[in-house]
Amino acid sequence: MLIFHNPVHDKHRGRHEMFRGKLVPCHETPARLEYVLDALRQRGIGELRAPSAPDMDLIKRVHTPRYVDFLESAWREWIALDPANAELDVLPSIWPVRGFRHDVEPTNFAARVGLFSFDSGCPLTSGTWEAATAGAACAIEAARAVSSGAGPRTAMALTRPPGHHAGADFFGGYCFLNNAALAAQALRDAGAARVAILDVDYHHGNGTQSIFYERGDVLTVSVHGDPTTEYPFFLGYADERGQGAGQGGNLNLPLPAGTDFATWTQALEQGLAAVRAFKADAVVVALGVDTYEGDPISKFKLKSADYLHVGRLLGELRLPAVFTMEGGYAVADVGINVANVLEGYGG
Ligand code: SP5
Ligand code: ZN
Repeated sequence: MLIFHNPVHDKHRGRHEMFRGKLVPCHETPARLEYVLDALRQRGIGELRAPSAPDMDLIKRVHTPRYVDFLESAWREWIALDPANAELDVLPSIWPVRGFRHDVEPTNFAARVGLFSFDSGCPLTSGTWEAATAGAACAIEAARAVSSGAGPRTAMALTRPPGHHAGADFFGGYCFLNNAALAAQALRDAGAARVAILDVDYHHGNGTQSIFYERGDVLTVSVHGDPTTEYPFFLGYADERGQGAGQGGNLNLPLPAGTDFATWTQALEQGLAAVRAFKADAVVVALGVDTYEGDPISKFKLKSADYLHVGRLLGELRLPAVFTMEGGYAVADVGINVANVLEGYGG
């Protein structure tokens, strides 16, 4: 298994997220990825690779060009407002909800931050662009690596910030560029006619779902905390089945907070059955380990040993596969949990 590791992930280093009227330290920290790297190295799992330059054309096909341009220039604009801003994160504070216009792009910076985001828990920092684009490069190269007939069948984009909450033109949920969606598009471009994305993060992969909602060539499946009580709340319900050419091409498997591994596994099996029925040529696994019992912001009950079994079940698909790194905030246990999935998966 090739592991494309983002060498500049730590340039994205948010200070605070908004929670109940206060700015609290970010859950999504650089240490998360270092624990994964350590665990993979210690256990001799995978071969590490560094990515080369990101394919900006591909990124601008999955995301809108105006959103990508905004992300690229956002930090410069922020410090141009006031040099003292260099010590602060950008956090959105105003959003164009129902009835407001989305077609005009105000010149005001705060307005544009709101136009291109959906929550106040996702700080944009000095190195966000560099880290997110290098992560996107990891995802794209992982997809290309498993697409060459002679190459490996499995690769991982070991990166942060994560991606699955980012839509075509918005950031949020700690995510800026949708690495799983980029990997899926890269697999399509490299010749896979049908690609499935299986998202096992605790939170619904709203960005991924919305990007492919009207497409028939990419199946999106997500097993997650029931959005009536769990973030991101406004998407991820079972009745969302896709639209137009994508009708039937989205499957949401929401589970109540408190769900244990036995029940979670049944939902995963349903998701795997959908991937098989779709006759996918390749799969992208959006791997979040915030389903862990020790996760500070999530409420499922998976134990570290359960992730070996998760890996085995995923491996039974026997498809070319790309893993992307999504959530998981019990920082010191993220490494063992991710390593367990990959060990269980094999290949
Ligand atoms: C990729 C991913 O897993 N994103 C998750 C984003 C969740 N954002 C909302 C988190 C709110 C948690 N606040 C709890 C703070 C208590 N210290
Ligand atoms: Zn999550």
